[in-house]
Amino acid sequence: MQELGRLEDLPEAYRTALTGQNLVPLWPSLRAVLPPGKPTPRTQPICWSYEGLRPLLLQAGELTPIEKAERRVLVLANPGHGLDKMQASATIYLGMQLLLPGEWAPAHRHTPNAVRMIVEGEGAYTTVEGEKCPMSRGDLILTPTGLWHEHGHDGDKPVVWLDVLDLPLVYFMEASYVTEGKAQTVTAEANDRAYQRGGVVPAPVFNRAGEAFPMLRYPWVDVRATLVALAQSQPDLDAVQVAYVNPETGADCQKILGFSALMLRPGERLQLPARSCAMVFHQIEGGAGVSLEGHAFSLAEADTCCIPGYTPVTLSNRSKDQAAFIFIADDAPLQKKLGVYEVRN
Ligand code: 1HN
Repeated sequence: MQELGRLEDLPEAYRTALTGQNLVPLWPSLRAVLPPGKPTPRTQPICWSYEGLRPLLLQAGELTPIEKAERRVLVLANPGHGLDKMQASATIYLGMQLLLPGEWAPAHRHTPNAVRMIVEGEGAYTTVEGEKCPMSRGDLILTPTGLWHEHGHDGDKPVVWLDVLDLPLVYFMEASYVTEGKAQTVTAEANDRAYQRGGVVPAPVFNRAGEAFPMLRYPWVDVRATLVALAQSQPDLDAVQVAYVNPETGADCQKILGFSALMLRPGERLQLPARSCAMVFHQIEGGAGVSLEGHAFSLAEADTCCIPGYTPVTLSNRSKDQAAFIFIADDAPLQKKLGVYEVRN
């Protein structure tokens, strides 16, 4: 590839004249913005151990009352982007949130989309647009763009969950803002029971509202049972994986980030091809190895790691007799909509 002219090759006076008119020559930076063959990611492969962060999160509970935090979160920040940028990848934000018994995180709504993957504890709930969604370990709860949401806790032990948002992207677009609100009136229980059997959806004689987000809570008991059934009934499957989708349309459950759950059968080793999307792996149950060029992570329960796009990765179940279950988030839905999604075999 032809080497291009550098900034230093240009006369000082010329550079000053350009700067004076807010002009910049492209050629000194062209190779940086269009690197040959594959992007140069800022996103580093990083792992956050739950054992390491949990005591610090609980300490935040002592140091900062909920009223002074609104959301008591330790952000899982990727040093490749700079810790102050609060990015796990270019588009994905990750945070571990703590809610103590009796606490309440007030209602608001905002433009970024969020999901919560519950990590530990019982008795907490998120109310989304009046729908009360109880939290249990492994449950996925959506709080999509524009929907009111607040968190409460009627239990007696700390509750922790992983927040996954498309905040870095929405912030980059200068489209991120919040509206504060009053406590919501609970108008319904979580709607997941109405969608408990795939292929059957509520269809009253009256027109359905055509809700963009008909299902806000995906209980882990059901997702896990589906994975186990899939593994049993289709032993030849390359990957025992299910996607979290809108049960009415079959499309990804949110527009920007995609979510799935993967079961690694006992002793299984699964090679994933390089895909253009960045990925997050969060261990729901069991233990898995995550290896990619130059890095190897060993995930224990509740650990979380991220890897940049365009990277082949091998996942392996460390147990020979127990299944391992992993929650995966990626930005494939966004990349597909934009036409930049690739799989490289
Ligand atoms: C948010 O609304 C929550 O509602 C958690 O629990 C984390 C991080 C950035 C922006 C909004 C929540 C968030 C957030």
